[in-house]
Amino acid sequence: MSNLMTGAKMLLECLSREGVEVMFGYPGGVTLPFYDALYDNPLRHVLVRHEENAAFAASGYAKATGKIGVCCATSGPGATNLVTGLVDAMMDSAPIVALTGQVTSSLIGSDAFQEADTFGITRSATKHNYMVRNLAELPQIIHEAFYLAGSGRPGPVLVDIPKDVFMARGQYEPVTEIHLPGYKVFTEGHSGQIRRAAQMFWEAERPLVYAGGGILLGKAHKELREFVEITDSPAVCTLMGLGGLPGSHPNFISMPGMHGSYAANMAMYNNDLLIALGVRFDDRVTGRLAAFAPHARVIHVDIDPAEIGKNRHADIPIVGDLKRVLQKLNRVLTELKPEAEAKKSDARKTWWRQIRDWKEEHPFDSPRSESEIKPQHLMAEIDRISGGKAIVTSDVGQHQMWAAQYIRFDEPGQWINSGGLGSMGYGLPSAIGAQFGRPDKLVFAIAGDGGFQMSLPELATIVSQGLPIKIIVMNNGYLGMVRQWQELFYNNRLSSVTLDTFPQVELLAAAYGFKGRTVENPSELTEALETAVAEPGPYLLNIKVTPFENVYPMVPAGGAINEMVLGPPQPVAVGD
Ligand SMILES: Cc1ncc(C[n+]2csc(CCOP(=O)(O)OP(=O)(O)O)c2C)c(N)n1
Repeated sequence: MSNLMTGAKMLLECLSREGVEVMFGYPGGVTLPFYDALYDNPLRHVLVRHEENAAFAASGYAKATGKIGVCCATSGPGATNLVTGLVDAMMDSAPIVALTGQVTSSLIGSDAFQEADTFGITRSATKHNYMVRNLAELPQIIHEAFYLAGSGRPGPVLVDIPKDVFMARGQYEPVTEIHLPGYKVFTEGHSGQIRRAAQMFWEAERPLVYAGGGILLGKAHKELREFVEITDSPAVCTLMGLGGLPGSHPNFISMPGMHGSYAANMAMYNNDLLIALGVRFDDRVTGRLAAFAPHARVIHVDIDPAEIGKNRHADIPIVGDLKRVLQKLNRVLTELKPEAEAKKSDARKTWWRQIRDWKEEHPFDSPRSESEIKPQHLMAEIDRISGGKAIVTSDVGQHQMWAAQYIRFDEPGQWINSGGLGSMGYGLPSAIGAQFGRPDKLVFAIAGDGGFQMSLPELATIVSQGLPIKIIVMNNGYLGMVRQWQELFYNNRLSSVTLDTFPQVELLAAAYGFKGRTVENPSELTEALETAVAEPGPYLLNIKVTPFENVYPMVPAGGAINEMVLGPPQPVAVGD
């Protein structure tokens, strides 16, 4: 009977077979048997300082590497603390597996100490969730969880494991097959539809590629680039799709949407064919749906059939894996190109000229001041230092939008933010996951002074794990994005948005044993950022920026995408 193993060890065996090298978690009573088994197991467990951050770190790891992130929490409060991270992963289709401990099976339903209905609570927060009822089903469930998290449209999968299952002993039977009758993943895409899409493409005069997070999740960036180069199409990448096409690629316009560029939004409004790739026509992108891209026919490719036609009718719907579909589409486009290309070439040249004019008319300008650091200046400096190569994680708010506008990303997995849920507190823990996944990369974690204070306990994790993350707090003294809306839409009645207390970062960082510095003078900014980057360990920069700067362009909520406010109201000249 020597080859019997505990559930805890069996779980570790499954994780090892799934190739898991690192997980993020926080222990507790019911997970004690699991943590005991971890004690002498090679799997690296990173002790975060709050379970929400375990999920965010797993998501950062997943986004930076394209692998599945793993997090773990105990029952009751541990599991409920994970929930925001699960919803976040759900909204951004981040592949994570969450493991939670549950009270002993015989106590379930008795209001036992630290009992919560994790299965019920996380049902709508996950792509799928499981409650393990006995040890025999544990391996099958764990491997299914990984399969579900990473396949099709990725997402979070939770496995709730009662303490007695961790402790029970049984024979480990390797799982050789995943058989999920109700779960179908359509990968190939319909050949007829793909051919029709290619024909429709060559008939268009003003085509535009609208690429989203699906390009990154589907690892289809090479194919996207080929598409754009075969067809010489202009392309926009959404907040979640940045890096899908290199930020420095000549066909890349920039990000569209509420804070997208003038050129990207005008192109979204005026095109006659939208090639929508791994996008969901999110309201932050489309603005008022009824007025969105009114002249466009739509080719929509997505692996999730539920996305197609959800917000916008697709003239050519293609359900499939973006990589596979684009490979086929590129072949047909190339085949048709010799005959088709010339037909609309004048119109396409005019379209390109128009887009270049829009770009020149209203670029993201990069205001500088002698006396104050402008947020745009900060982001432009980070962009210069990164040169399109660094990983940048961001929190939520104005700094997130400026970072997306000003920092270039040349590859997938470099821009990591909470796009769908918009969870403050995401920036720092996701940087932890990203740096674990990509130890070779320079990682900037950018946060506002609000969001930073939501995730501040993770400074301890950063130090104890020796992560050389460069933490940049864009400190405007306010919950900046909410202040902006109060200014613009609520008569500047600034209600509960002032952050008048902020720790001295020199002391704060020193208290954790690393370096921090406050920078207020624009003339010091470059040197301060370069010093932080040169430091072998972590560095905390508190950059005090102009407090009342607003993010522009802005499509006001409910506005049409071409109705952008381009800047603050100009003072009216008073005549006589
Ligand atoms: C958990 C959470 N609570 C509240 C919000 C609403 N919210 C969106 S942006 C924002 C302000 C963020 O302020 P800060 O972190 O200082 O960043 P800034 O906008 O100033 O760059 C708030 C409160 C949110 N997105 N997430």
